[in-house]
Amino acid sequence: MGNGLSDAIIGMREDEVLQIATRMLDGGTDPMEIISLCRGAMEVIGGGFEAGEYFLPDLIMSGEILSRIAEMVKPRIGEEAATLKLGKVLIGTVAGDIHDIGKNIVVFMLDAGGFDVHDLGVDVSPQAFVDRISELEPDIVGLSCLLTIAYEAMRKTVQAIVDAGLRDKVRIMVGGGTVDEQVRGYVGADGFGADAVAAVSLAKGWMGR
Ligand code: B12
Repeated sequence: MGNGLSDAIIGMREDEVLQIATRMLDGGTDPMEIISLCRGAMEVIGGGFEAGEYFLPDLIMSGEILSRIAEMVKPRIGEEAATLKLGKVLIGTVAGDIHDIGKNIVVFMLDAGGFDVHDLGVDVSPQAFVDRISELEPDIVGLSCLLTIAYEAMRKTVQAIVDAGLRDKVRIMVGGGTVDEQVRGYVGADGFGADAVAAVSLAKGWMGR
């Protein structure tokens, strides 16, 4: 059934995608397996976009399909979640970038993993991060970014946190698309997570769990 789900996502057959995902969840498939299949399918679509086989409306369509699956999967992960709050996380997609599918997965995985998560949404300015950090006093700040050109916004966000005198009060994690260890170093963050599971382990590690 897994391949059926990937094929339906790649084929942009939304109704079929939702039917297969529902059947998989009802049949006891691990929600994480569904997320992993989505990620694989999005990689195929991304590759097709680069090769000129898919176009922008296809990206928008696939984004919507993935958000629908995320909505469907979230309560199932939540069911297994502990109610204990391990720490506060403030997260957002940096300025100039509106990709949020991956960030949303990270949000619900952290939430399900026992964190109190506050999501600033997309295209978040460095100042908006700083303002919210002052109000909320989170333990961890997560920056998501899928566009290479937005690495600079990530770096400026970290710098704004430094300038506001808040850098030693938070741990900063980065992720999304092609972000890697080298980008983490460039922007001055404390940790990089390749996926939502890595984000949760990083956060738990920082909170001494
Ligand atoms: C869907 C999509 C869109 C949708 C976004 C819908 C939405 N609501 O997010 C739309 C159509 C809007 C879009 C627009 C654009 N896109 Co686009 N898009 C994609 C696509 C196909 C999939 C991204 C995705 O959702 N992946 C699935 C998720 C689950 O993966 P993920 O985001 O990496 O997240 C995981 C991890 O990275 C990690 N993670 C994510 N965030 C965080 C944060 C933290 C703190 C941590 C620890 C971990 C973490 O955990 C997640 C879950 O495991 C990618 C191609 C690809 N293969 O990635 C292109 C891609 C990212 N887009 C691209 C481009 C160029 C654009 C546009 C500029 C196109 C244009 N010409 O206008 C615009 C940019 C608009 C803007 N200002 O942001 C390029 C970027 C190239 C680059 N290197 O800069 C890509 C790579 C396509 C390509 N191959 O060219 N896009």
